[in-house]
Amino acid sequence: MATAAPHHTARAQADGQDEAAHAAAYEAVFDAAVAADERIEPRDWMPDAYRSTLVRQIAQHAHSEIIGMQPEANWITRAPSLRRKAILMAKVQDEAGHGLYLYSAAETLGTGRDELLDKLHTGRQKYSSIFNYPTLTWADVGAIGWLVDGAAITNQVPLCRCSYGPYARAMVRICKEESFHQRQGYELLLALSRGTPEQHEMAQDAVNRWWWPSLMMFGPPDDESSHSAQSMAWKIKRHSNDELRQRFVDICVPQAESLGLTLPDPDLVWNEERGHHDFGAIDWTEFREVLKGNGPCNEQRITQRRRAHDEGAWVREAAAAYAEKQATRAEPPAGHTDQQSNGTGSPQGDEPAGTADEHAEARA
Ligand code: BYC
Repeated sequence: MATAAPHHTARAQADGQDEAAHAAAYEAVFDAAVAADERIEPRDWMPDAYRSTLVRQIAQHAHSEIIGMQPEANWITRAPSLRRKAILMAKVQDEAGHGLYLYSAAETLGTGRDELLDKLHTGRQKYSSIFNYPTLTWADVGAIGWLVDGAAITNQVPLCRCSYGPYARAMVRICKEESFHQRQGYELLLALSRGTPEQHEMAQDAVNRWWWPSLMMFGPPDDESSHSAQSMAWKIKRHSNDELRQRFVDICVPQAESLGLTLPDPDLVWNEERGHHDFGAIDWTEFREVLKGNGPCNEQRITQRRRAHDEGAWVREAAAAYAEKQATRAEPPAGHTDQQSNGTGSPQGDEPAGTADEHAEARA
């Protein structure tokens, strides 16, 4: 947890100095806290660029969670058994929950959910490239769980140690749930791989299509990653894109063997000297095209997201009206103090309209 005390002590010491000295003192305290692996909390001073970097990354992450519901939800109605359907529904619901935690983490930095969603809907903020690929067969649900969630875990476990407290804490819970997601995907693929020749082929085809896009999830190569150096200095990111990509490849190779499936890369080979697997060249042109909006499903995903938002407007309005009604009911009669009304000094039911609005958005 945070060790905010040194911030506050130094903050007090900084009082009384002129503005430039204040800024320098605050910055020094912030730098020392990061260097000491302390958590930065919402009320602590932080550089504007640290705040905006976090909002950018957390928003992109939150958007990925809710857009990520689409390719999998595509298979809920066609899951091959009640058990598989129940598992898939639980997983898709988890993704909505992850979006909620992350939008809340972004809100602690002073950026509201409406603003973030507007940026997503107007293409001013990104979501993960991976969700612009189609889910063509049932085996894709397994490949997403094994590879996409596996890549997400590899990327996100280090984020549990991110220097910004609310993001790090959200990641702890998300990673636990992602772990379940990854296992369900692995188990689903294993069942297909050990099934009929057609089922095995379907599993192999899904892995062939999802392998390379999964490697792209880690972002551009280190020498093209514009944010990595600063984000690592601030301990938002703990490892570079290429380090995590390599870790993921090394994890997947033995798992693919156990699954009886082949990773679609003829250059994938163990390198004794490096102690890692070498792997083939990633098609970064494809990655850049997907980021530009030219992936197979970019248009479909954002259109569906905007539609869900518009169709959910009545839910948000109803929730806001309900919250307002509750707040009015809880208002104390004239002449009464807050303390008289509920004994706590805080009127019951006084939930800000925005909060109800957010719940409605998540359901939408
Ligand atoms: N897709 O300087 P870089 C999940 C952008 S999975 C799209 O390396 P950074 C889930 C990047 O934003 C996925 N854009 O950036 C799983 C930047 O553009 P801007 C969500 C990408 O931030 C299953 C530019 O390229 N996970 O949650 O240092 C079911 C330069 O990149 C991608 C997260 O978001 C990409 N793959 O590092 C449901 C994890 N890669 O912003 C859901 C948190 C890069 O300057 N995020 N870009 O316009 C991170 O760890 C980091 O943001 C990244 C990129 C490693 C992704």
